[in-house]
Amino acid sequence: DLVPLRRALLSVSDKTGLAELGQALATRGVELLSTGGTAKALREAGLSVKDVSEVTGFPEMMDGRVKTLHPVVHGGLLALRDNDEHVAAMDTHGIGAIDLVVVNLYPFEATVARGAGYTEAIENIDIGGPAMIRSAAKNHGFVTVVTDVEDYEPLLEELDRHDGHTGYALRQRLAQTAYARTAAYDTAVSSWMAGETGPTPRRRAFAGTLAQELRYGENPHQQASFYRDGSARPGVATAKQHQGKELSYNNINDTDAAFELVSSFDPADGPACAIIKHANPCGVARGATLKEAYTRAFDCDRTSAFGGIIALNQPLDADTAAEIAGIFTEVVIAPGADEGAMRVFSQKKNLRLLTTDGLADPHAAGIAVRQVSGGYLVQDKDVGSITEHDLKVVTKRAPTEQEMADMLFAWTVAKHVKSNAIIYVRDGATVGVGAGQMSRVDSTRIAARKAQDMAEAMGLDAPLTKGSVVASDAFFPFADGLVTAAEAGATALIQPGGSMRDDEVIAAADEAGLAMVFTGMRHFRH
Ligand code: 93A
Repeated sequence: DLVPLRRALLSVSDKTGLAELGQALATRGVELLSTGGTAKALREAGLSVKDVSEVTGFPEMMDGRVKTLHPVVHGGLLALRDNDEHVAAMDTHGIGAIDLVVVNLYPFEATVARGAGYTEAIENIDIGGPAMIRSAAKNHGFVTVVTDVEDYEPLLEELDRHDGHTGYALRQRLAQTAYARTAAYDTAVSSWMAGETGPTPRRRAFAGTLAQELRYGENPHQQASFYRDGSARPGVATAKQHQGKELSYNNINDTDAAFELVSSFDPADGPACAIIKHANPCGVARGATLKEAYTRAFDCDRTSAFGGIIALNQPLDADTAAEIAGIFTEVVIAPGADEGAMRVFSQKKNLRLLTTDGLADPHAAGIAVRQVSGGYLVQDKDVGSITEHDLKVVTKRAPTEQEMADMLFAWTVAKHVKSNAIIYVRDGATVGVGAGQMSRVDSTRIAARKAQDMAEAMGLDAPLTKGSVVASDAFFPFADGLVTAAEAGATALIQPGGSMRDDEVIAAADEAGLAMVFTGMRHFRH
């Protein structure tokens, strides 16, 4: 997959590092082609360059709008070097292969950022540059495309390593970078234009495909749309809807949360169910059957589960469907549904049933984007996970096997709960969830109080938190949260550790006879 680099086309607005690159290429025997300003800069650096206009036989025209948009350029970029017909076409039409394109685009973003007027902004929309970038990137099997000054050095190193050739891995990486650049460029143009054309700001920043105009957003006075990003992964964006009304904005958001959560429970370990309200789980459980997983999840907080979103890690069966149909539910999502289940749900016209092609991969890398005024925060998706081996027992008492299993379950759930997150779990089912509080001790109290309420509603002698374990998504800053959990009947606790007062918290755990483990990893979710 090594390809010789003999002929390069350089056309850059930002001329940083250009002379050095041109020099380095010339030294390695590469022939240089260039557009007006770039050619001039290279000549001033004492290099010999051929003008693209000489190659195309056309002058640069229309204020430079047409410089490189010519078959002699694009044929030289797109021709498959190992295809006889392509090679014959090159011969017939006098097209020489171009092995390297170095392009950076008209500075559209900088132009609008400094408040330039409409006409100037329009003139700074580069057409020929992106066309060459896209041609070269498509043909990365043979052609190298460089769109970032930062990549000049790695390219030269590659040429030295391979005696004037480039390898496939580099060409492929550069092609990916190139398409990211043209995508971002067009997004910038479209965002700017949306600002000029008026009332569709929500369409500004999205390079995705419009999947659905939603009836409204989080609230009825907000307009909203749903975009797909083109990924084929199982999830709410690719699910098939079998029945029920159109999904709403909040439905989609909650269904996503439910499905992501339930997908972290491997079906090989048995059925699991998650019930979501307002993007937080109000019940998550395993069960011997899917129906049992559902009822156990439901029992965590029957009040909140009303009007909830249910996600299952196995195909929906008729038994489970009949149980779910007992109360009002907005959406059910599962990796399939059998005919019996479909029949049961067909009586429930409003219930939305979605099926997916498998579960989401909880370890699949991805990004999470959030908007702040004037920008975006972009981070890796939280795919951090731990196993029993990563845990450090910090108390005198070590957890029992059952406590350990429940703590790992609780920790998995905690990652999907808004901070401050506190999860009580007993026998593979949540029995109390405290979410989204500004103080950790409040989350601990709220979860315990809700468990108490459930016990009263179900006529139990003691709340289900008695004999439970607790997970905390971040460390306890003080011992008070742990003391509250112990008072609610928790016997073991899993948390990241790392507080200044860990010693106090550990001492309180020892005093209460709790087993405690540190994960060394936290799962904030805001
Ligand atoms: O106006 S264009 O869209 N038309 C073209 O055919 C074309 N070819 C290259 N802009 C075009 N370019 C751009 O010119 C490149 O992307 C680069 O940003 C710039 C380099 O021009 P010069 O070499 O004259 O400084």
